[in-house]
Amino acid sequence: MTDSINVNYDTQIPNNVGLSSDKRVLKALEKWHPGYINWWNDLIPQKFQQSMIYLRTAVSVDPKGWAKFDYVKMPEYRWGILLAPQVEDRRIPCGEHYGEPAWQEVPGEYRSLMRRLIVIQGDTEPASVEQQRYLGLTAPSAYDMRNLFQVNVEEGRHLWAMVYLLQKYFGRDGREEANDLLRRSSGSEEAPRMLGAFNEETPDWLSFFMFTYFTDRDGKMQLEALAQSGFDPLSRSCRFMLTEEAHHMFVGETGVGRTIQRTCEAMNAAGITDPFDTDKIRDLGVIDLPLIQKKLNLHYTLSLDLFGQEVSTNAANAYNAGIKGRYMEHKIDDDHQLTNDTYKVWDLVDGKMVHHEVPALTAINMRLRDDYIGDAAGGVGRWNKIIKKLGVEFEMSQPHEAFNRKIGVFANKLFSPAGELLSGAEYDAGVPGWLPTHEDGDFIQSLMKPCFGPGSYAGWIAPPKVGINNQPGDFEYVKLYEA
Ligand code: BYC
Ligand code: FE
Ligand code: FE
Repeated sequence: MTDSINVNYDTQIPNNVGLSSDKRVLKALEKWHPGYINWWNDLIPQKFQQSMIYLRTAVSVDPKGWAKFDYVKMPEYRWGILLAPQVEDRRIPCGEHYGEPAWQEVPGEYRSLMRRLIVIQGDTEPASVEQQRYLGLTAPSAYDMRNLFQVNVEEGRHLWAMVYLLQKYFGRDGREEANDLLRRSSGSEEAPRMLGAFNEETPDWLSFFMFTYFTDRDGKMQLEALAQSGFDPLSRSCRFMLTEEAHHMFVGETGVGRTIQRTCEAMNAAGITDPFDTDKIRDLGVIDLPLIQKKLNLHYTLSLDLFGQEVSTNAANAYNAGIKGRYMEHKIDDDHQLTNDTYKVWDLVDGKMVHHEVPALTAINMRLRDDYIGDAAGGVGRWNKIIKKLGVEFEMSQPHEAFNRKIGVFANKLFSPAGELLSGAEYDAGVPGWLPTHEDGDFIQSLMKPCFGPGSYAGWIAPPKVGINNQPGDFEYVKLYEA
C-alpha cells in the first residue's frame, strides 16, 4: 500500500490510501458512489446544488496546509478517503493487549464489536446532513450559508471515511452495512438513524449553531476515543476527521456568540436592561437570552444522551479489547488496563442523586461524558464574556446532567436544570421556562428570513469578526444559481 501525505486525484475517488492499486476496494467504492450521489442530490435543494460555493477541499493530510479554498458546485465536491499519516511502531494504547503492535487488520474475535462502532459512527454523519437539509433556504447570510454547506460536505466525507473501512476490512457484511447507511434516514418511521439525537429536528439556525457546538462536540469526543483504537486504520481515519471537526464547533460557537451579541446590542440601543422583558426584546427582532438558554438546554441534554449508559459492559468490552480508548489516553498516567481502578458515577437511590464508585472499566462512557462536560464549558464561558462586555446582566449555564434525559440513570425522571427532583406538577409548571415551547419555535421561525447579499446579515445575528480564509466582509461566499 502506498500511503502518502498528499491526496491522489487520479481515481474518481481522491485518496491517500493507494486506492488505484487496490482494485477490489476501488470497485466496491465505485459501486457505492452513485447511491451516495443520489442521496446527496435528493437531499439538498437544487438551487444550491447548482450554485458556486466557496469551499475548502482537503489536498493533503499534513496539518500545515491541508486545505485549499475555491468555488465548487457541491455535487462536484471531491469526497475522498483520507487517513492521517501512519505512526511508526504504534502500539495498542489500552486494555488487555496494551503495548502490543497496533493491528493493521481486524482481529477476528473483535470483528462484530468493531463493525458496530464503525457503523454507529458512520450513521451519525449523513444523519446530520439530513437534519440540516433545508437550512440553506433561510440562511442569515451568504457567509453562514457557506459554513453550513462546508459542514455538510465534510459530514458527507466522514460517511465516506467509515464506508471505506467497512468495504476494505469487513467483506460482504461491510458492503451491506455501507448500503444500509444510505437506507436509514433521520426521523424516518421505518428506518430511523441509530442514535436519538440524530432523529430530532434542526428546525432553525439557532438550533444549527447549538447542534454544531454541542452535538459535533460529542462527535469530537467519540472520534478522540476511536482515534485511540488499536485498529490502526480506524485510528488514522478518525485523526484526520478531527482536523475537520474543529471548524464545525467553531461555526457553532461563533454562531451562538454572534446571536447573543446582536441581542445585547439591540437591548442596549432600545434601553432595555431586563433580559426577561422578553416581549419587548422580541419586538426588536432579536432572540431573547432566556430563549437562547432554553435552546442550549435542549441541545446539550440531547448530546449528553449520546454517551450511552453511565455503567456499560459494551464500553468496558470495547476498552478492554483495545478498540476504543479514553479521551487523551496517552496522557493519562495509569496502567491503561484499569484492573483495580474505580470511577465515580451518578446513581439514583430512593430518589436521591448519589455519586458512587464503580470499577473504572465499566464507567468508560461516564468518564468520556465528564470530559465532554468540561470541554463544552469553554464556549459557554466565552458567551458569558460577550454578555458581560455589553453590560447585560445574564449568565448562560450548562444545566445539571440529570435534566431532560432519555438515556442512563436519569432517563425519564423529572429533574429541574438545577438538579432537583420534582413532582409531575412542579415539572409541568417549570418546563416552559427550561425548554423551547411551540410559541418560542414559532417566534424563531418568524425571524428565519433569507439574507443572501454579499456583506448583509439578518437582523438577529451580528456579522463575524473575520472572514473565511481571511476574506473581506463583503466577500461573495456563494454565487447563487438563478434559474
Ligand atoms: N440512542 O451500554 P450502552 C458524531 C443503546 S456524534 C439510542 O451505554 P454503549 C457527529 C446502545 O446502543 C458521535 N440508543 O451502549 C456529530 C445499547 O444497545 P444494545 C457518534 C442508545 O455501546 C454531529 C444500549 O443502549 N459516534 O460523530 O456503551 C454531526 C445500552 O447502552 C443510545 C459514536 O457514538 C442513544 N443515545 O454506548 C455529525 C461512537 N445510547 O447494544 C456527526 C460509536 C445507548 O444493548 N458509538 N444506546 O442493543 C459508541 O461508542 C457507543 O455505541 C455509544 C453507546 C457511546 C453510542
Ligand atoms: Fe462528522
Ligand atoms: Fe462534525
